[in-house]
Amino acid sequence: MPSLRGVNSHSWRHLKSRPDDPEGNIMADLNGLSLYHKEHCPFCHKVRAVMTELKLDIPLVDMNANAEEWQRLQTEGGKGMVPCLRIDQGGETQWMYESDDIIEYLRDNFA
Ligand SMILES: N[C@@H](CCC(=O)N[C@@H](CS)C(=O)NCC(=O)O)C(=O)O
Repeated sequence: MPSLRGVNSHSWRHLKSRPDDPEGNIMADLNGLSLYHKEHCPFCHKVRAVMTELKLDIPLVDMNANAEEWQRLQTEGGKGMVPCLRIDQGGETQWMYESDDIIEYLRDNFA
């Protein structure tokens, strides 16, 4: 186990040890990720199941409950389709569609 000294519980929630680093010295950062989804969409369910399996605390944005973000998904992401993983990194935003691609990304980075 890596030392937790200096890491508060809030910031720790967003870090995952990487598969190539069993000692947990390098941590992958969940910050900047959010999943645009709909509760009853089977493709979204598939992605959420993998998030549960990997214990990933990624915020969910419900497209049936948030008109402003639904509009953003279409204009900035390019498609009104869910699931879509929003990745905010280095001042840029990437919109990843396709449940299989999202699952591959999560497994590659956080399994
Ligand atoms: N191939 C996509 C299919 C996703 C999909 O069809 N999602 C439906 C909701 S269950 C949707 O958003 N449909 C709207 C559309 O395709 O414009 C995936 O695996 O993520």
